[in-house]
Amino acid sequence: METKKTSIVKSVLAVSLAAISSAAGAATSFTWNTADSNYTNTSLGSVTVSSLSAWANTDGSDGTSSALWEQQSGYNNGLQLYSAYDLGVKAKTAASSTNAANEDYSPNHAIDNDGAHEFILFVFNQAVALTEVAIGWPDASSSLDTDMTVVAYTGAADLLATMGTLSSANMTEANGFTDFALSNVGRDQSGSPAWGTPSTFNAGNIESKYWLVGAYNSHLGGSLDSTKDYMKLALVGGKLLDCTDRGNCTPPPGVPEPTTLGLFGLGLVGLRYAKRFRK
Ligand SMILES: [Ca+2]
Ligand SMILES: [Ca+2]
Ligand SMILES: [Ca+2]
Repeated sequence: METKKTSIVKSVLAVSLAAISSAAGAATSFTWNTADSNYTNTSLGSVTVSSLSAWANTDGSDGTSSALWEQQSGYNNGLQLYSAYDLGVKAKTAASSTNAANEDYSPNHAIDNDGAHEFILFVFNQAVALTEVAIGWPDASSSLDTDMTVVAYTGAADLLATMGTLSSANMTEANGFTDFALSNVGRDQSGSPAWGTPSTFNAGNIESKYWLVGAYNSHLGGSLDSTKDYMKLALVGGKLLDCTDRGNCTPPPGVPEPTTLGLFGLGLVGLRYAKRFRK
């Protein structure tokens, strides 16, 4: 098992093409996409992507729950940016530093779960609640069903540094992992919603700096089928939460007026939030 901290695809990636200032008291929304060929979209708000890396379980037991995750990087494997500016992953073989032969060709050149499961790990500069993803490929004419898994990691470890010691079996709720199984991303077999409509998830507003976005992984949960899951990622979107979203604004309803000391404390809290949301 090797750990490759040196091959983070981009050390600093700016986030967001559009930030939407929502009504007072609600969260600030952002989207990040690959519309620029170098990923350096205009930064908006205070959210940035600290690193973006490609992962697959290629240790010889591809696709099993005990296969360790390994960062995919270097010549001709790892994160791929295709001409339509959407992200794919080419997984290497277990025994070689070069990509598996079928990963050079469609549809395995995309993010997929045919052989190794593949994920892209987003590390944000602060905790965000991801709430939507969209893909740029395949298009509406495809017979692929494009199921996806998105995972939030809320544990204490630096996931970028520890991911290579983990398997799918380790990524349990008890270990800080929450997974979302998304069916038919980008298109609905019935034609509704229209192709390209982002798929939404995380109504419970789970926040994390670490988000894995990739092909459906049945070992992490859900009951979708694990075939025909190939995709090029075009967009992730989410929210910077505030106390309204978290349900912990002070004072809560029914609590008596704060004392002078309490007011002082609230002032400090206000200053902290003001600082956090300053643009
Ligand atoms: Ca692939
Ligand atoms: Ca594959
Ligand atoms: Ca599927």
